[in-house]
Amino acid sequence: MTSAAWWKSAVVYQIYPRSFVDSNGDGMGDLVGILARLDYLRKLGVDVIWLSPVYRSPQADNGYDISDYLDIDPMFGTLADFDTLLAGVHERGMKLVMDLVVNHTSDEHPWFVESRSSRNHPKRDWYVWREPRDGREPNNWASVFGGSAWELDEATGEYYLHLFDRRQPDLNWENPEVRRAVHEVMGWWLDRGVDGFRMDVINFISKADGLPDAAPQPGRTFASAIDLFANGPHVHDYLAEMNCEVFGSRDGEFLTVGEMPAVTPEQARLYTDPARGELDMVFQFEHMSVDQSPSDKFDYIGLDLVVLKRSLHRWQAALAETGWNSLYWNNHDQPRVVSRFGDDHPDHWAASAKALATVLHGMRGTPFVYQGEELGMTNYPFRTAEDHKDIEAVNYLRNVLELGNDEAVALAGMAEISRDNARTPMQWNADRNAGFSDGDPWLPVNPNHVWLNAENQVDSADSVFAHYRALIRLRHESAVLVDGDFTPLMAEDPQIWAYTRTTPAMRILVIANCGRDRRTVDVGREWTAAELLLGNMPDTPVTMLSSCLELAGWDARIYSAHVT
Ligand code: TEU
Repeated sequence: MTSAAWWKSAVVYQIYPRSFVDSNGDGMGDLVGILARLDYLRKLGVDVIWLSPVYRSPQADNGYDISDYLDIDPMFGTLADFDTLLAGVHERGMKLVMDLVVNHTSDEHPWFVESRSSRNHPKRDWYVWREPRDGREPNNWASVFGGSAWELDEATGEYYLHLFDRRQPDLNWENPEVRRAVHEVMGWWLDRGVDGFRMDVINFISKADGLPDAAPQPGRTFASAIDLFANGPHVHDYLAEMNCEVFGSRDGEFLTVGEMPAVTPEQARLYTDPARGELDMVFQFEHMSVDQSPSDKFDYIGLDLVVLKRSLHRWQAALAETGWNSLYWNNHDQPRVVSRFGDDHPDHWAASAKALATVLHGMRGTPFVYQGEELGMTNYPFRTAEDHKDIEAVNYLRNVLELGNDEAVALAGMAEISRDNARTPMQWNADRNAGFSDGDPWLPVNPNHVWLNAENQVDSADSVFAHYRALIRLRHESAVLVDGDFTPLMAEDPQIWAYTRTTPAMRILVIANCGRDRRTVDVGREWTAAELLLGNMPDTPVTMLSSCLELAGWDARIYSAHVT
């Protein structure tokens, strides 16, 4: 059985291995590289490391296309390297969570190779095969990465479903053998000593019965079908079964987090209700879409802070009584938050990175930090089509050109939103390649590494790194940050982000000015004499002298007071 909710006071750090540290000069990060930097993570103070996929993979989608779940890809190292890394993580009192990508496999996974070999193969039904309809695709579903979600297998005359790239065929979770095989994979890694799983698009594993057409979209051959494959009819059963089969007879402190595009707060409450025994927490996406047009994620529409606040506050309220939130600004699929919701002009970059960290880490939930976020790493200055390596961006641009749409507009949106913004190499120092690699990095290093790097920050008391470290320490030390009720303040203010956290004994005020202009704010007399727990400006008095606060641009503060 998974034990009490230890992860409520934990902070998780995500490593994208190919971009973290390269120990052998091939331009790709690897496991030996990660091992060499574990003390950096211990200094930051995180409790758990989540590793993006390191399994054997043809790397069509940077490892989210797995061809062997029980081995390490040679580009990252060996199973022996993995064991050494895991031991190093445990020795330092941290835990390690694997990325579990089981909505789909690679088309080179032996399961799929067998499945496609003939219509009668016993593994045919491990994937989603359908006859052509009127000589075409079985339905009108669009792939998340553009184009049809179906690929014709010429040899057997049927189509297979791929919600992502054609090299990522979807497993058929309706087949109990598939579910058992996944449980075995999980057990194999848990036996090896890992501490849990981040589960890739795990709310996509149950598709609507009969795979009906999606509502047609004007001007498009294939339509978004997310309502027909997200949160499908059997997903809760499959997750409860997985939890029971995999964790039911194991003792230990595990973490499970399900990545769930298009999950609603109401569904998330079901997924994370401890009484239902499914998942500990989910990654929701609502706050990641506020600056994108609903029909085209690369159509960047800018940020309205009120909309962003409203979204995250809604999730705080929805999971207040039952369930648990994850908290994140960044991961390997998102642009850098300081460029996206902050201000990456050199005069405001550090303060805005700290302010955004403050408002996120003050909330109720488990915070996730993505590599480089703790340094305030920024978006990359992408310009040309050739700058983009990510399969999603490459496919998107191809579709734009096929439709005869404007390339310059597409490139501008891609620069803002592209997943490669998150994937440029970790900036360790000011050297060539930022200390990431002695070879040619697989993706270019951001030129700002000459001043924005770990070496400049780890021992500096007022760095972005130091601020993240302080927030992580607060999460460990402050019961009210973990358990306190959440109440928004000034919800309609377009520039101030403020809320309180309260328990019967203590109360906390989190307030941030999310803009360059100074603001004066009256927070109410009940806060005078409150103590400053953490701020991001040099001269903020440690005791609140007046409830009328003068906030500089990107000024962020956390105050605490006893409940009287
Ligand atoms: O992502 C799921 C997903 O739907 C999006 O977040 C995706 O990144 C894309 O931007 C949608 O526009 C997960 C992984 O995190 C991602 O890296 C993989 O590419 C994807 O699943 C397929 O495994």
